[in-house]
Amino acid sequence: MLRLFQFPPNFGVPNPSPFCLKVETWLRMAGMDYQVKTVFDPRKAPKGKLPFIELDGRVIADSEIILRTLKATGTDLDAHLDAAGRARGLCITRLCDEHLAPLILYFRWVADAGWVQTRPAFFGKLPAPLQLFVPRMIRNQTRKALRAQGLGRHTPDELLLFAREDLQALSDLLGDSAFFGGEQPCSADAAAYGVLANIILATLETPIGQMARQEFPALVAYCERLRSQFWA
Ligand SMILES: N[C@@H](CCC(=O)N[C@@H](CS)C(=O)NCC(=O)O)C(=O)O
Repeated sequence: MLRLFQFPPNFGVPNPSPFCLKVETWLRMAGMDYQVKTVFDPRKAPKGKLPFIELDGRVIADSEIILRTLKATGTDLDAHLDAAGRARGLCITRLCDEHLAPLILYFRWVADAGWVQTRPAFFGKLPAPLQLFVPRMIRNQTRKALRAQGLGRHTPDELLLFAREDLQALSDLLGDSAFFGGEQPCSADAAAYGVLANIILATLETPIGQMARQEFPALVAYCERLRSQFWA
């Protein structure tokens, strides 16, 4: 049995981590059996980040390496795509994982309006002495990581413009199709749902979420379609 190690649900979505939600959505799209193991502290993960899986005694970390490994076992959600379709899927996945996900992180952890919602949601149940320093420490680590990555050096308005461009690109690429994979989902749909559900369906209010809901009705409909098809 495949075991998926990930954060618990939060913000009204199955997982507040785009990467955990991506892997679990992929497993559901593929119809694979799995067991979820909740982890609260990512420092216990093999690479210090979630998700990771256990499969046939092997421990595999990182959403992309997990999906690549699962594909190698014979379940390929991208089998219906030609080379250009697979390349397009990879570009969509990289946009979601490497650009939109850090933008979500910024508006949750660094921007004050996000932090006043993130802090109680993630740390509200911590014992009182830990409340004093753990949330601030993790927020500072996140701020430093985003500065090192580069996006954390920009103003909120500049970041929001990046987000708008990303969402416009996703909306244009989706067009009238049900999925990024066309009539049936592909791996890029799992990556897209991981970030889009966290932007559009999450109860936490962020400027990206407000913008996405107002300006990108096709992406809102996409999230609702995937939620009812794979998460109802
Ligand atoms: N490249 C990794 C990224 C995973 C990742 O960034 N996970 C975040 C949650 S969204 C995490 O565990 N962060 C904890 C930390 O950095 O301390 C993947 O695709 O799985």
